[in-house]
Amino acid sequence: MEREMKFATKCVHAAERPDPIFGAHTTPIFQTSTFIFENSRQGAARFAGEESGYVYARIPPNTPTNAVLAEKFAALEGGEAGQTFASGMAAITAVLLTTLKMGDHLISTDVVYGCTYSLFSEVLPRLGIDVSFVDTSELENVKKAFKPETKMVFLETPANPTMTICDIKEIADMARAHGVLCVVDNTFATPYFQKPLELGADLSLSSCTKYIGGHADLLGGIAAGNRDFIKSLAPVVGYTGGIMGPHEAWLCIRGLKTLHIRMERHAENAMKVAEFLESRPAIEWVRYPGLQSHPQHELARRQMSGYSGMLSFGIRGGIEAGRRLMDNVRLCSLAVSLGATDTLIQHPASMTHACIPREVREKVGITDGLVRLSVGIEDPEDIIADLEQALEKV
Ligand code: LCS
Repeated sequence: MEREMKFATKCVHAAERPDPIFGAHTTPIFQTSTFIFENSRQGAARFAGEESGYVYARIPPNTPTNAVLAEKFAALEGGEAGQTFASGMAAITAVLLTTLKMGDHLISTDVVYGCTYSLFSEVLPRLGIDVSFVDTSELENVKKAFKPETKMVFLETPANPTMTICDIKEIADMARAHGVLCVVDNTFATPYFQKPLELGADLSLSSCTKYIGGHADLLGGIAAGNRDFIKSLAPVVGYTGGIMGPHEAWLCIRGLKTLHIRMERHAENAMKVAEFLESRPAIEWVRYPGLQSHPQHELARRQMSGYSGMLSFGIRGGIEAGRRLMDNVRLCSLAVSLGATDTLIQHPASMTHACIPREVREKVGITDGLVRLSVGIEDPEDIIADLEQALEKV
């Protein structure tokens, strides 16, 4: 049997093949909306799904550039196949519309990205789909949430923005025992630090806008799983059209070539920043999975091979103090999104998670005093110096 490539080698080489026409070393951007059939029989066979191949850029496999990205990402997640999308939200939407119907029930982690929460709490009930938000860090809660109508468990771990961790393996086992799908949003950890499919999940999805693209210059989404599940997404992808453009796919391919190096540096810097913040009297608490003080640190150690670059903290003086901190950073940018090369700071309660009703937010720990940091790959001394000078102004 052929030896399996290590992760770093997959980042660089997986799915890459020289262009057969001109021998271009990198994957070309196939900037086309449609594909020419050799004859009418071939066109009909492709539409009928009797022959694989490209048809039209909205219809999976979209374009050869998208296909290379999907295959590379699947190799990194340990899945058989992948599918690209216009954004992380388009990926989640396509998965829901493919797998759920009126009368079904979804169990979701209670702390999820704000738009995911709104999609689950506002749109799904309108379609007759019932959603239970549960604190999935307590297995007992998940166990109790299953109903005869449950069709999917959706996990976000580490969760945005509280960094709460849940046990993917235990929950995927429970889901399987109930004949229910387990889908994991792996955006925060990336396949470099966490492999949901190896832990038993049916699908691992990510916003490519974050660490996959890695440079804050694109929107995209992606999912990996077994071939049949990925194939089942194709009709909804084609009918709803939330597809990734070939140029974005090419940027993601380029981004993935350095994923392993970037993630190492993000995590190394985040640990240093987390320790710095924890040492400051002005900081009430810090949540970073790599810290001993994280409530699920032991689980994170078992489930992840590193702790990624995201952290949140509470500052004494609440939101007013947080505002002064955010308004006084110079190197860090005050911006939503995450996973960029530079350090981003933002306030979830009034920004990324403002769409969640206050009482729900407070109950799950997205308090007014919580500040979120996406630690970049700058020199950590410069990030810490910037936070230090901003803290002095609080
Ligand atoms: N999943 C997670 C965990 C996210 O953090 C986001 C976006 C998405 C899915 C959706 O991805 P998108 O459609 O934006 O590609 N999170 C954002 C955030 O925390 N700030 O701005 C966007």
